[in-house]
Amino acid sequence: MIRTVETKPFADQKPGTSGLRKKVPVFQQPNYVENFVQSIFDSLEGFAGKTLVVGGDGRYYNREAIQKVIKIAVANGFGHLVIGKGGILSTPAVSCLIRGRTAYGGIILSASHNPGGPNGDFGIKYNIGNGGPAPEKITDAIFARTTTIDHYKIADAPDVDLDTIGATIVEGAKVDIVDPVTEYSALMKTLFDFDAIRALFASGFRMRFDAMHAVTGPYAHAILEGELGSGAGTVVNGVPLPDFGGHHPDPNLTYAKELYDLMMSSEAPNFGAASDGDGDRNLIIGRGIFVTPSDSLAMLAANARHAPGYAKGLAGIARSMPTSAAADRVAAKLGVKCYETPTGWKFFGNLLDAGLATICGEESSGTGSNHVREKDGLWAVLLWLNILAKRRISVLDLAREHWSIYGRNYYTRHDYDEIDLTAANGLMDALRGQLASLPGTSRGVLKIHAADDFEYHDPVDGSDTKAQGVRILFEDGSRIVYRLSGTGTAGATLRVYIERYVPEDGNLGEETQSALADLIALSHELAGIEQRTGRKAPSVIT
Ligand code: G16
Repeated sequence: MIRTVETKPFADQKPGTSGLRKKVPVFQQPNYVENFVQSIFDSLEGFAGKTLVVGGDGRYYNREAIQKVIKIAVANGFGHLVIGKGGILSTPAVSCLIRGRTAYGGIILSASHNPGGPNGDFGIKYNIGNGGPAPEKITDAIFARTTTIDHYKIADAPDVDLDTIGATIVEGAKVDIVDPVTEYSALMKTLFDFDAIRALFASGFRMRFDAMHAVTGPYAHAILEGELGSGAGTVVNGVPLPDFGGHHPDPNLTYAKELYDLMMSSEAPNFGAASDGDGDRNLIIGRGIFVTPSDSLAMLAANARHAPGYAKGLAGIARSMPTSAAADRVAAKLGVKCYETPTGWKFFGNLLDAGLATICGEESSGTGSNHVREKDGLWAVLLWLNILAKRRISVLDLAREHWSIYGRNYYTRHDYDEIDLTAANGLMDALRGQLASLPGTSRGVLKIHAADDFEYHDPVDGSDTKAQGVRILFEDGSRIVYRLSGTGTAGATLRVYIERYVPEDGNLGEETQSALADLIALSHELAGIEQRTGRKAPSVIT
């Protein structure tokens, strides 16, 4: 039986950079999930009888939310639901299933790299038929609907058994519980030379993959240890847990410190990698070298031809604005265009659909390609392995070789987490107020040649997106970028991105924070970070 339930709007259901993210107790309020999911469906049309893919990263409240999504989707007329066993699907696997099964769309239950557990974070994101995050036109419509919603439809049906693979019928709709890994793994086999990677491992190459007790555990066990013979024990923290074992499932140098320390030690295997809560981010560390996400994008793009899926070359490269310009230099050498988009994977969707870009990446540990419409943590790991397998070179040597060809973009991001929202907005407003007067001025030897608030004109759909981050651009190509995160759930997070380009004949072997020390000091001064936020130092440096 389908019930129509009266409800009242919540004022705080505006999706951020990547869907709606809030603390678990917020989502646990009566009707909170129901309102948002109904608002998604109210913003879409033509889905009667069609397929919806649903899955999450296994975090606390995943199972409860999935049961609600199933009942509301069925009540609204979807004819077929595809759900990962145990409610588990990585974000790239959802994208893969949507595309592979020509589904109408998908719902991802995740707060990505944010912590989980009863007082942690939860999130809901809608993906469209191309497998990618809904564009702003749709998320704006969803938000508008959440402000007026007065009822939702829900099936009065028993909970679906999420742990048994197979199909059941709920109110006339087919609900398929599928293995979360099978179709994703099959897609990876079409892109990479699994035989070459197997041969690499057979030759004694050793690897550690930290799944951070998040969603990639089952994928990494099956693909790395199972298919590729990386050896038992390659994957650590491989069991997805509702609270990620009490850790922060963000694969960066702060939260994956154990892996980093191992990779810098004499015990280091040849290759270290990690992925985040929902499996779309990646961390790449070679023996004795951390590869920044911006460099990883550039190095992967420069060497992608070694993987069968990219042997024909790249149509173009895309990066988010705060990501370093290392990839631009590779694009120039390859003779293809490099697109600069606002932060948010959703901005790559049009470029990929139009065939303008093949590989995309972001400084926030995301890399991916046109194989799906999400960034993809394991994909990045497999492309690295494929390249290392074909070239038989260490990560450190590959990086040194890259810098000797292209020069090096020294790069760091300083995050100031959970600062006061009003102070954060005040800081950004004050920076915007300086934009007109900064160009032409000097700070020590650093000359500011331009300053703006980044705007993007989408070359495919013609849409314009404004106010995407304050950029201070220096004459020598260095940059300081300031923006507020759109994924936090408490207060505001100020992100400061700092970059300096050193040409191929310059000093390429410096420690990053020292190489950027003067720009870092200037980033404090220009924005008055300490005066405005009370913070002397960042909470996280990546
Ligand atoms: C999301 C988006 C990314 C973005 C990142 C950080 O990633 O998909 O495109 O770069 O957030 O965004 P912000 O700087 O606004 O916090 P994820 O992995 O959280 O889904």
